[in-house]
Amino acid sequence: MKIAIVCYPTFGGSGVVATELGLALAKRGHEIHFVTYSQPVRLDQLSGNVRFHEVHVPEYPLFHYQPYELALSSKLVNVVKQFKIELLHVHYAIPHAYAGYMAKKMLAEEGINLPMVTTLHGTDITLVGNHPFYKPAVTFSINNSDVVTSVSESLKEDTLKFFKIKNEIQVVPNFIDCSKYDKKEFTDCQREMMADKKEKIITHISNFRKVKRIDDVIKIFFEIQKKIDAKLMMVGEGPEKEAAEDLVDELNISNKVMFLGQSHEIDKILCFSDLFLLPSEKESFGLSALEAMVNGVAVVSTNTGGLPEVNINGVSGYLSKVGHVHEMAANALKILENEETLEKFKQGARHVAEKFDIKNIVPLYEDIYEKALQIK
Ligand code: GMT
Repeated sequence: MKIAIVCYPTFGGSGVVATELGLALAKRGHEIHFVTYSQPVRLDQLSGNVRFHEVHVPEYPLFHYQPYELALSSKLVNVVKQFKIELLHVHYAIPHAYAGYMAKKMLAEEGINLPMVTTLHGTDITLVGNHPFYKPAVTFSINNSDVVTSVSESLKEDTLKFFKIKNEIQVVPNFIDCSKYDKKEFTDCQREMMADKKEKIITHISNFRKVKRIDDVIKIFFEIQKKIDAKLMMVGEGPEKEAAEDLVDELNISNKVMFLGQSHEIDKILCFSDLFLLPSEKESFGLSALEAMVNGVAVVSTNTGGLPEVNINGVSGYLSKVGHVHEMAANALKILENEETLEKFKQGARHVAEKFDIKNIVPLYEDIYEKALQIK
């Protein structure tokens, strides 16, 4: 199949999922065209059947806001015609499904049928999409997609609760390529750069937005380090980072917390981690937790949104209500204080992650595409 994929090219989970999906589909013989405003961060394998088309929005002083949706829909029309694209898969309703619908309509004028699959990722529904300003546009985009998928059962329920949806929503969970993590290529001396042998390594990875409750990560770690030797790796950049650094100073634990920024060595960091903390306010899926789990890292998280579908309580880690910092710290200690228990959770995490292996999920998208192609 010749498929155009539209996504956000940044470090966010939706962009990562879209890119990994495109690369996996290309490996299975499909021709994939990414259409977005810059090359997706994880897209490092451009080849004959993986292409990237940049959406350029010319600066024009008359416009207070430059019209990205217009540029995207026009670019889609051109790419579809030039490369004879058969299907469009947009990740994130705003503004991608909206722009995709316009492209579809413009192509229909020329007698070209372009089925559109829209995947909902969470923030488009629970945070941005539900904003009263965006609600009509999101509802319209979902109802006018040929197929709609969501990354968890919980997100499907939220979408049906918040919007008047006429379309069926199919749940296709996010995925991970387990085979990539089968052999550990990292040496112990690389671990020593992060922590002493006796110290446990605890990690948090996110875009440091309010919804991630970064201060809870620090507070949970503060309690943990009172009881056991440990280091905290804070990976990522975002608006809450400065406040987190201030809190670390205030609590006098700066010698135990490393802010590593937007690291390209996430696999290495996770490979040496013992525990992953994700105390988010909202999380439609929690891809970062899954990335930790595939590396055999236990997860202590909240029970919000799709997290209970990914982090299985008592098996891959523990779940708590949002803001229950003391309980999350106690759960972390329950896992970390005993080597046998820690090993059991590490194995449990890897085992649960295997359920989300790419080889189980990509064929689900292929089935959806086949069916979408029948829609006229
Ligand atoms: O919240 C983020 O870190 C970014 C956001 C995005 O739009 O990329 O992530 C959303 O999509 C991810 C991939 O499907 C999910 O794993 C995240 O849980 C979801 N974030 C929220 O729901 C807050």
